[in-house]
Amino acid sequence: MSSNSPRTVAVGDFNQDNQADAVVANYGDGNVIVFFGYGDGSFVSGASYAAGSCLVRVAVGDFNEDNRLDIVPLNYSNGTVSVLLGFGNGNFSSPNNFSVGNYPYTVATGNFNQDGMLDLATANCGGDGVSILLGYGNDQFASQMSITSLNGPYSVVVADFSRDSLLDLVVTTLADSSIIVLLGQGNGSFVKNSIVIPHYYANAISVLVGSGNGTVGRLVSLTSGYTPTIAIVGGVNLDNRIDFAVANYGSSTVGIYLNTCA
Ligand SMILES: [Ca+2]
Ligand SMILES: [Ca+2]
Ligand SMILES: [Ca+2]
Ligand SMILES: [Ca+2]
Repeated sequence: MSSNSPRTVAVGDFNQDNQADAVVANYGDGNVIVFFGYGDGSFVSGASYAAGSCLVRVAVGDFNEDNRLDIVPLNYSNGTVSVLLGFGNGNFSSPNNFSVGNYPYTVATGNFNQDGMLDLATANCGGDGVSILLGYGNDQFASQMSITSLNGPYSVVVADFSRDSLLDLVVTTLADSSIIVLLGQGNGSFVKNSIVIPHYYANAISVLVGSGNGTVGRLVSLTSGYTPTIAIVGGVNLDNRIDFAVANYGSSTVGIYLNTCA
């Protein structure tokens, strides 16, 4: 697959043939290109869609509840997310843009206010905030709500880390290289729970065991890494609790965070 300055890729079945497809966001061209999968590992390029400028991430979800996947590229330079509605045949609508904070670098999806409709969260590394856009279940979102006093948030991931059935966020920051848990309140708001662990200039692997309720975890084997950038959520140790891993851009390491919530 070829495209110009691709920054990110997301997958989904965009033409509803039960084969996984890919969408690539191109930083240089400010467009997204869909590649249709044959199911054997090969892809054919579909149409490209102009979606803004300096696209750094793209999210996938069904935002207008028509059972067709939509795509949401993130425009780094002009501080917006673009929503392109999928038609279910591999084609997409022209973009609808919604403002978020300055220099958004990561976008994640989830239903944060328990209304059954998909919402968006962006980490805005040019400022101090995470933007929450609550979806209306069509192609529209409410104006952004900001979670502030985060020092250059760079990446955000969504999962229920505190096991209360309410989605939480984990944010990594660029300016002070820390990892912050934001506990979801179930109404679209979040409470800044704790700075889990600051990462400074070191070169090792981090392992942190959660304390049991989404608060500060117990550190069992430190280390740290410099500039944690992307958090990956998953059950690393197979105990049905959500752990997360962080790739430390500056030190080329990966941190694994184990959740021991009861
Ligand atoms: Ca497909
Ligand atoms: Ca849709
Ligand atoms: Ca929602
Ligand atoms: Ca939770």
